[in-house]
Amino acid sequence: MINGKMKFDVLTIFPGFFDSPLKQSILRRAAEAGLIDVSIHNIRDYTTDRHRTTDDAPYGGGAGMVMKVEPVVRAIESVKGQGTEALVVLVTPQGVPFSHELAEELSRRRRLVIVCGRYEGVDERVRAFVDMEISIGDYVLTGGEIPALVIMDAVSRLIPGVLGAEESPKSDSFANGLLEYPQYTRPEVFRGLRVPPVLLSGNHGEIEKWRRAESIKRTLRRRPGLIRGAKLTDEDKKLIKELTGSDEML
Ligand code: ABV
Repeated sequence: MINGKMKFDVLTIFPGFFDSPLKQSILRRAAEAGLIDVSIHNIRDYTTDRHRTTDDAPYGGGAGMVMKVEPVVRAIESVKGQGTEALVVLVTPQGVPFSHELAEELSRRRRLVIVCGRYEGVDERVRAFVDMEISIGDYVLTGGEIPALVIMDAVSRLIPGVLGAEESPKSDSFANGLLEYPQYTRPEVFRGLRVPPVLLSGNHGEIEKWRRAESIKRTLRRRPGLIRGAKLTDEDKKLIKELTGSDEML
């Protein structure tokens, strides 16, 4: 596989957070295959004071603690200097919304440095040393460690070779801008709940049509806002007109 490999460097005050998740399943296999390489760096190692202080009270007063600028910037500069050119990302609720599209853009990079802030915030001056800020959603977590894992997971699975041919990301929810169609596996009947007969028919044309229609119906019901950004065929548009009785969504 050419052009696959991705290096992730994570800067955190909780390095142990990453021990178990990165040892599981597809991410571990991707690392073993040399398709991704993850290094975790402890921001505390970049402090210079006797107490290895990473946070302090906010200027101007108020509750909580703020992550200090010197250790974070020293960590960023040290890690950047250790390898190839990197995009430096700060995870924060104030960042641009993470999306499948952004994951695809990031997957085309060779190296990402991900800075995990804490929930009270980081000194504003850190922002002068990062290339972009990303939020994984409108809720507040205790720190940027889980968002860093989310980003690494979503990006890694888009790197050629990380998923098997059977798990191709081409047909993902969101790859085409629509929600996924309903999936079934054996048995054919579970507690009276049947698998839709078309899926047992062996008629691959009909199966494709059914799945596309189910994707559209599910998206219209659950996430109507996605329809406008989806890649739709003329046949899709005809179905949406039938289902909604209008073409205002097209
Ligand atoms: C980063 N919450 S991203 C750091 N939704 C702390 C909290 C937090 C993030 C997000």
